[in-house]
This record gives sequence, structure tokens and C-alpha cells, in this order.
Amino acid sequence: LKQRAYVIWMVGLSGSGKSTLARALENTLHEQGFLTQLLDGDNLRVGINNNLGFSEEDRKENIRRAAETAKLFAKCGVVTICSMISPTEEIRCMAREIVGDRYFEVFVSCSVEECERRDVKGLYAKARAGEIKNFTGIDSPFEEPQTADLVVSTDKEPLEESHRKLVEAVLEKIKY
Ligand code: GGZ
Repeated sequence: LKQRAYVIWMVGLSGSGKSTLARALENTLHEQGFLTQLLDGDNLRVGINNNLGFSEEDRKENIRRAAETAKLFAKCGVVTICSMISPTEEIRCMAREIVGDRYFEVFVSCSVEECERRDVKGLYAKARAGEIKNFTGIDSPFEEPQTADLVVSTDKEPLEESHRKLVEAVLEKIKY
């Protein structure tokens, strides 16, 4: 297999564009013949993480399982893309420790205001109305990553530009 099995850990608010970028990254890597696996918080919460909510403890357990799963995929040579809010430094530190030296963190930066303006799924409106509690960026903390390996700003540049930067940085890591 001509690839280094990195774990690409995408961090960002709901609506920041991380899942969109993760899917686009996976498509581009596929086109170039790389073997990939996408782990998305939203999807994992339907399956292996279906007993978890959004308390601090549950988010931690959510990330722990995602990181352990990513580690297994990476062990068999698969480039693994994880798209999880991963809201705190503590949580990201844990992910980094579990995955090890092939952890590559991408901060998908976008202001809460812009995410709320987009409100693709109507979740911010529900959070404002108090229908969803502990919503990240509204009444649950989001600590911006200070040590990400790459930052892309979806509220300052077109998505194609973020995608281009992401692909470039990832290819540099995974290509032999
Ligand atoms: C944050 C929530 C919440 C709360 C439901 N807080 O944009 P989405 O809708 O499709 O994806 C978000 C997803 C976040 O799950 P993660 O596993 O990535 O979160 S974490 O890393 O913090 O464990 C969002 C939806 O779940 N969602 N309720 N209260 N996001």
C-alpha cells in the first residue's frame, strides 16, 4: 500500500463545514487511489455511540471511542478522516494520545455567528429556543484549537479554497 495511514482529525462547530470538507477530502483521495475511512460524529452517534448524549462525560466517551476506532483503521493502513466537534483541549489531547504520532489535526474555523446564520439543520434556532440543551457554541463551550496542524477558515474563504489547502496538506503527509 503506497500510503501513510494518518488519522485526519477535523475539529469545528456544528455547521462549520467540517463534514462537507471531510467528504470532499475523502472523494479526492479516492480519485487518487488512496484507501480511506470516514468517521463522522453525527453517524457514529447512530451506531457505536448511540448510548451517548452531549454532556461533557458523554462527549469524552464519544471521542475516545472514535479515536480508538480510527486507530484500528490506521493500523491496517487506511487513511482515516474523523469529523467530530471535539470541543475542548482536554478531549483533543486524549484523541491525540490514543492515535499517536500519525494524528493530524485540522481546525475548521468558522464563527458561531456564521454557523448560526447558516443553520443548515435548524439546530441553532432550537438551541436558542431552549429546545436543545448543551449545544456547542451556545450553552456548551467550544475552545478554539491552539495547536492544530492546519487551520482552514470557511467564513473567510470559499469552500474550494479550504478544500484545496486541506488536500495539499494531507497529501504531503500520506504520500510516499
Ligand atoms: C452539539 C449537537 C448537539 C449538541 C445534536 N451540541 O452539525 P450536526 O448536528 O449534524 O453534527 C453535530 C453533532 C455533533 O456530534 P459530535 O459527535 O461531533 O460532537 S462532540 O465531538 O462534541 O462529541 C450536531 C448534532 O450532533 N448535535 N445535539 N447539544 N452538537
